[in-house]
Amino acid sequence: MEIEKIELYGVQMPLARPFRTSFGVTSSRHVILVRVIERGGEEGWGEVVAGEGPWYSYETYETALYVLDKFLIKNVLDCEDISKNNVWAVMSRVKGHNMAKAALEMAVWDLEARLASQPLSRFIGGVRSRIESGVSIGIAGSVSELLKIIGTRLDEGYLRIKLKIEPGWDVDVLSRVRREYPDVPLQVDANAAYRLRDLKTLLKLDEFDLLMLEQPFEHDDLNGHAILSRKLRTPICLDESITSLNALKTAYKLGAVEVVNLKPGRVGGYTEGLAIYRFAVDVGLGFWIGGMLETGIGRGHLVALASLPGVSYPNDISASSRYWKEDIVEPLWVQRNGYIDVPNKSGIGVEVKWGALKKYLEWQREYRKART
Ligand code: SMG
Ligand code: MG
Repeated sequence: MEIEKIELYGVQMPLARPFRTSFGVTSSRHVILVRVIERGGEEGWGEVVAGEGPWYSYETYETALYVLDKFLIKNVLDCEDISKNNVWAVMSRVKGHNMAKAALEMAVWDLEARLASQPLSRFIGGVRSRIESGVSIGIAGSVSELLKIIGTRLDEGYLRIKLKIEPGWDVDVLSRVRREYPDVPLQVDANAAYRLRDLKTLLKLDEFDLLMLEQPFEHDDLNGHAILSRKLRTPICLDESITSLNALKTAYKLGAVEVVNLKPGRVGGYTEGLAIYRFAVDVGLGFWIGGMLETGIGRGHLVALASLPGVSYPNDISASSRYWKEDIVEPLWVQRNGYIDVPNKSGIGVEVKWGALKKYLEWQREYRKART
């Protein structure tokens, strides 16, 4: 197919409540939405998940805008016959910048699923009619505040709780959480806040019957993760480290990973994401879908991926209301009894609610195919 036009929408959306991780507080998200339109008028949507600063990874929404504007959009518009099968290769001259690439790549996959009148979930081999919904809870002001938030999230129905940890907010906090909630499915995420010298503290995490410990060390410290994994019973989950299929293969070979948190934005979209999925399932690694505080657009892509049969843990995919006062899609994403329904409509299965989007819109740009 030929893409006729690509539109970018820059929105700034305040989160329903600030989200604190080991690398900082997020109160408001700058999101770039990508809309691709083909000659016949059908559209597809993607979302840049990069943060406000280079803290989760080196990308930010502004570096993504630069790379989209200067390179990626032109690559895609210039291609006479773009499809889900070649869009990744068409962008491959650009090194890295996976979050910029993913927004465009995933919009093309959405468009192709819509042209095939298929839900994206089925288009990529998903089989579930509903996905398991977990919730990620940031570092709180106090332990009693955290215990209250956990209680609320459990009352809402979430199937498992993920807590953010950092040095000083770990062992003591977890022992109080476990005293209050002994049986709740629980896991923790350090966002690379520890070093191998913290080994003694990390080994204490085995006391808390955690589903997994996510990304304790720096993204490139596969050796450190391998050493820890040999000593810790709690499975090691990698997030930031898994930027490609090659990175996963290396981590697996070293014994640095037991569970994969797949975020399509981090790996450049579906092409690489599905390759990572197939490898993880083939070698028997645990697998689930992570989140980057997406709007309802990005969440649609996450739901599609979470419907794959090999997903073996609850996902960081929560209801619209967990993130936003007003999400920008309809219908909203709703969690019921711990599950979110996989849409039957074609593509990501939700539409942009233009009235809501306009409230948060800061700028927009459009790019058209050059005609000779
Ligand atoms: O989308 O529910 C969500 C957030 C899940 O904790 C979450 N994401 O490292 O896994 C992670 C973090 C990264 C985002 S922090 C702004
Ligand atoms: Mg993480």
